[in-house]
Amino acid sequence: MSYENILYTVENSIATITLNRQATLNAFNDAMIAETIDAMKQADRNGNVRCIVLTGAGRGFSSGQDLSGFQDRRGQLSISEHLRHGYHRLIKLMVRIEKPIIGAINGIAAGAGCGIALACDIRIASEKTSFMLAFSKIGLIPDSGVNWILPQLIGYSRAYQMAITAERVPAATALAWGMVNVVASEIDFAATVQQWAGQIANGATKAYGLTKRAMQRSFEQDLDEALEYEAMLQDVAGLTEDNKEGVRAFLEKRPAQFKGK
Ligand code: LHQ
Repeated sequence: MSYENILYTVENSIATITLNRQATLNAFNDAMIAETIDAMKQADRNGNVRCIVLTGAGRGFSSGQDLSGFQDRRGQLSISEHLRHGYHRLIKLMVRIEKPIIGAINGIAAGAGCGIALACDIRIASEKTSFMLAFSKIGLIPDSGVNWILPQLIGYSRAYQMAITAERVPAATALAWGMVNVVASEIDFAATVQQWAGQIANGATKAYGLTKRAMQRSFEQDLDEALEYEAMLQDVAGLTEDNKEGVRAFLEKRPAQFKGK
């Protein structure tokens, strides 16, 4: 698939997907959703990729659903069909990919753009970043997984507050509330993203992927099931080359050289 609405690069084991519809602050049209899904699949399949970065071009991360033209299609397509066909596929894929996904949230993340940001495993924000559940401003409820993930991250009351006020939550508040892992100054943002991505891409990729699976699955498990599941996955991690290398490096008092295998 050739891309017209996103950019896709792979460098130093890091796949970077850049949402690129700057005139709309990277609002999602159907093509941009399809291209992002395709790029995520490429990054997943590529054995050399050990970390995925999702970011936006220009001053926004994403303003959510492209509202221009959407009203005209309401007769042909229900909102739920549109969600199932697009955002749901993207979000489920992001959660399923057993590689760390960093959301490099360079600017506003609104509506479904906020949902996609929250589907990343780690979020790095710039001081200019803000998060906004814009949905209620147009008389809708949050979608794109926001109702599921946001209360887990920041608690019900704050999530509900964000939903009904549609206020812009600035980066510093997002950090205090646990929506982002780190906030960098605008000038340090790109370097901070590269530093995190580089470090993660040199890590024990299989273990990182299995950890993601265990933690995601734990949301639907009781303690007994979670203990069993992590024990089973630990057997898998224990068979990796990186596990052998990690133990060897510890005993030899040197940094481990992980291969992601
Ligand atoms: C846009 C958009 C946009 C088109 C800015 N579309 N052009 C799922 C399924 C089905 C139905 C509906 O929804 C969903 C999920 C959703 O995502 S619902 C929520 C949709 N998003 C919004 O309601 C956010 C709308 N945008 C805004 O409120 C503001 O633009 C924000 C707060 C994001 C940014 O404000 P500013 O920094 O002041 O920028 P701006 O408003 O001047 O926007 C810049 C340009 O981008 C402007 O175009 P123009 O030609 O005037 O320069 C906007 O019209 C355009 N744009 N968001 N979603």
